[in-house]
Amino acid sequence: MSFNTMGTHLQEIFRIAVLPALLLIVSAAQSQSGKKPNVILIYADDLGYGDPSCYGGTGVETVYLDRLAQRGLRFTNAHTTSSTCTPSRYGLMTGEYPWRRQGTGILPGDAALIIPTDRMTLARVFQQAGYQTGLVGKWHLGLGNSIDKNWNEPIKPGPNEVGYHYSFIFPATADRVPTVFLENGSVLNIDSGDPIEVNYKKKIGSDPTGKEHPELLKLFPDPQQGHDQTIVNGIGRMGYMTGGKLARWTDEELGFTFLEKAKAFVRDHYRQPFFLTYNLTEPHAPRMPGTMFKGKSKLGLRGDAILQLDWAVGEIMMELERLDIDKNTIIIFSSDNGPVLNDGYNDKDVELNGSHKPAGPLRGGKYSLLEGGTRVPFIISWPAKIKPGVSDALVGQIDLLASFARLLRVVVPAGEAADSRDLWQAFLGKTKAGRDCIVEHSRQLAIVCGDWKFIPANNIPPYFKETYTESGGSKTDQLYNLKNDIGEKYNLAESHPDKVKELRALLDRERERQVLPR
Ligand code: NG6
Ligand code: CA
Repeated sequence: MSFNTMGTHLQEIFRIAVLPALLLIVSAAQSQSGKKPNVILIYADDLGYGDPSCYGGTGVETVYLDRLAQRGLRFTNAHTTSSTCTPSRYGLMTGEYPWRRQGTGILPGDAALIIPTDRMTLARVFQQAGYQTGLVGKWHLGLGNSIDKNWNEPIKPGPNEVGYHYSFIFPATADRVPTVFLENGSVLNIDSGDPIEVNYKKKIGSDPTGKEHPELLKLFPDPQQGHDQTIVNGIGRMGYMTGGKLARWTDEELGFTFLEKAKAFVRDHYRQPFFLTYNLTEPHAPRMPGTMFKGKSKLGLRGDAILQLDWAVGEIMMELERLDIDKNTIIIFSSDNGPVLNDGYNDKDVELNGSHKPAGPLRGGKYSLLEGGTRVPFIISWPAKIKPGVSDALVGQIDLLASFARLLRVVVPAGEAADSRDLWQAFLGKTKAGRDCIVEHSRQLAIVCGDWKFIPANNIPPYFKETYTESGGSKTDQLYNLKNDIGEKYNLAESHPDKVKELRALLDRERERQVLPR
């Protein structure tokens, strides 16, 4: 036998006998090292950095969020990509900054799905790792292939085509039609004798509108921002809808319905690893909490809605304890954008807000380029692995995709999730090092790198009158040192031209970075 053939024989023996044995040992070790953790992402709608009491909020006591923070890691410098809903959710799901793509702004209720069905998504990471994936709650990323869709038939593509095995959603936001639930792509309680039609361009059917019949707007008179179209349950909505009387939701039950569906998903899958995205509707306007929460806070309906949100978080925590899966379940709690008081419905929240600061020490809120727009509450709890504490690491929701891909050893194809960073060690609390920089977005872009924030000169009006929000708009460059000045009060652009130059270049580089073509 020549030396060469002996080598080949050895290789053969290794392939047939040794390798399978090694693989067996490795997989046995893996299964003993513990089951994959379940993951629940609880995502609030318009909850501000300063709203929860664990973030210093004084208006309502968020007992359960505080408990979650006490047993988990509370981040003080965590961000959504944008200061409004659709773009933030797009970033979270795809790991790509939304401003890189046309059509990722706030969507009407009849919009088509904006996530291409062949993209890597956060939910797909879990699917590929063998998880059961579910989505319950607000969606607002579009449904179907076009605006023209038949709401009386199953609608595809939607959440089930971008990574969720199960979905129970409402299409957009509570302030817009159609005011219906969809389970796995089909509207619930369809009645062939009363078909649903939706239109955002012109009035259809004979349902009264807020514009023609303001006397029927019992709950929120004098609506603004286009909330004077079809009236559903005494509330004016955006968009026109006819039919589907049986399918229309009851506003007071929204939070309860989603909670029940979320709990049911957990119960149905608690023996396998599962990933649940639980998108709350609170405290987005129109705020219509259930009877047990109405009047419970001193802040009016917004405060009541926050108490309802907090209760729902507690209910989920208790469900996990009942099933004895609380130790190995990761709960991540965050919000899609900063806070707003009056968002087009006159619900007295501005008058009743008192001294409560929904954005805490931050300036601005929803719609703004200031920190109040994109810096949000972010708590991660995993009793089995994460030590309780507070972290000031700079992290983005956009980073969850790459971080979970790393944890679960899922390969993200090159070019996908281009803006997502693996920050798993920061999410675990093992390091305070997060991102170097993050881009913030409303109508324009700003950038935060380390302690510094730069907002380039822009044409945005400095103040949005309708929502009482400081926007971050200014005709001159703005530079803030967030370490000393978290409230963005002292513009240092003139005195620090080199910093301005450096951050402008970093922002330009981000803006121009090549990503996957569509
Ligand atoms: C805005 C609406 C606002 C609200 C928001 C959606 C106007 C002027 N304002 O465009 O009323 O519906 O969209 O909020 O139309 S979000 O949290 O879903 O982004
Ligand atoms: Ca929102």
